[in-house]
Amino acid sequence: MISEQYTPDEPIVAIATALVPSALAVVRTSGKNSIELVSKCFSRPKALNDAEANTLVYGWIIDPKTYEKIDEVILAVYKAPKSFTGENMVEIFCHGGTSTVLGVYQSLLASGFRSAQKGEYTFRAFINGKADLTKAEAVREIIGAKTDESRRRAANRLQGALYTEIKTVKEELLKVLASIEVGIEYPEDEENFSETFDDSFLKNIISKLKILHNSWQAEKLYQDGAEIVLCGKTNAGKSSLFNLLLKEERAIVSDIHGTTRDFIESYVSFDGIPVRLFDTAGLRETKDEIEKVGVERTKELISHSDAVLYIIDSSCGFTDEDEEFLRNFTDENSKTSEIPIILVFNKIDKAGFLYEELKSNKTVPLEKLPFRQNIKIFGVSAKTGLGVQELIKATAEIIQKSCASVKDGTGLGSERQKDAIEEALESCEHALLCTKEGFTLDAAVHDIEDAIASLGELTGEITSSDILEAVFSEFCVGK
Ligand SMILES: Nc1nc2c(ncn2[C@@H]2O[C@H](COP(=O)(O)OP(=O)(O)OP(=O)(O)O)[C@@H](O)[C@H]2O)c(=O)[nH]1
Ligand SMILES: [Mg+2]
Repeated sequence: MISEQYTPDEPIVAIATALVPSALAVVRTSGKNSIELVSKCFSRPKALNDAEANTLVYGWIIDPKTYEKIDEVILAVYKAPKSFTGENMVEIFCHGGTSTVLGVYQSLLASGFRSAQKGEYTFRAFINGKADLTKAEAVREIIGAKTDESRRRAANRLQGALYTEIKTVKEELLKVLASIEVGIEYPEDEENFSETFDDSFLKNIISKLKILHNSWQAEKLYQDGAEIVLCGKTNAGKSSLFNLLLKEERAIVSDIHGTTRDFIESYVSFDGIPVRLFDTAGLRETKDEIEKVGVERTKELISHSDAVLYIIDSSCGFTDEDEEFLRNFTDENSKTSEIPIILVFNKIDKAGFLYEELKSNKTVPLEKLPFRQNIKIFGVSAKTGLGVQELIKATAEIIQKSCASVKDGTGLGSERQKDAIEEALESCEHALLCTKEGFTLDAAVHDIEDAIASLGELTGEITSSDILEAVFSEFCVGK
């Protein structure tokens, strides 16, 4: 249970930065008596104990058992309630060598701190009223953000945009509740209630909840990202395009067919969407056993991808092998038939005429192909970069599909939040039904109260230990 695991006020310590050799590192403490405890292993205990809130103190961390000087440090002193956790806190800025950081950490443990659990600092911020659950989850999100756009969305939630939106909906629900309760107080009017009750307010709330609910699909994409596979015949230029998109010479490029034998992957941003991009072994019939495995792996990757960029060497044109592969791929009985595919004619620097043709006729399927979808066609040059930005933009649009993207930071930040909105939405829709003839007003009141409770769970005003456990166990130690 979370309440047993996280004991507020108890002095805790964690290494807040990655344990890798670096210029500086941060070791973080929190708890009622954290300042006194740090002073037990600090060269200037009086200076620390007398320090004002929000000040820095210079000195050395000293092993409290051996009195060995561990490192020259700066301490940042925070006093309750004006700190991240709402408790007294000391953050130690030390040098970032692994042995140094561990030495500082061990000295603090020996002085009376215990190791912090995952997410324990943010949990304390939550229970001390410094952050609601949407902000707490945004902290985790901002740490994991893979692109600038993912980070921007998380930062908006951290600033409270989503919390404010939920609070507004809750206040509106309270007004609806009051107007229904008036009907209950004057039972003689109850029969006419369905005619006199203005349901536009409730309908407006329902549409706001629907927008919130729909926002999750897009937000999830910005958090988890999409998988995109570069595939096509050997020598088409897959690895060249992969390197260009990554802006580094990651994959080996050569004019020998079958250069890439196993897939390589890396993260890139496609218009702000984090994309796990795969460069794969070229598709061809081969007797080479290793290459065969590579081709099978390509097919396996394609089967669970979000989109496929099928690369064609436009100097060779669209060949029978390309046709056969795409025929299998787009066959409605195959499990890949729903995966969006984009035909990318590469090497247009060598075959510019084709690019011009394609430009004027971009979304029309080639007559040769039995396409079950209106496949987009692009011309690029992995050598010069021509057409690549256009390709990125179009691919981002395709993987976003019909995701309703909310730009102002009021999109939902987690599956848990989506579930809570779903419950609130169901309750509101039922309440709307109850205000019509044939239902008692008590039932409508009950539904609205349920909806308010669901929104309370979302922000954390009403929480079970299970919810808290689920939220905070996904954090890293030190946050
Ligand atoms: N002119 C020109 N040459 C290109 C372009 N893209 C790739 N090439 C060349 O085409 C050859 C094959 O490129 P790769 O990127 O290795 O092709 P691949 O599809 O990864 O090939 P495999 O790994 O064998 O499947 C290399 O000599 C590249 O320099 C392009 O846009 N224009
Ligand atoms: Mg290759």
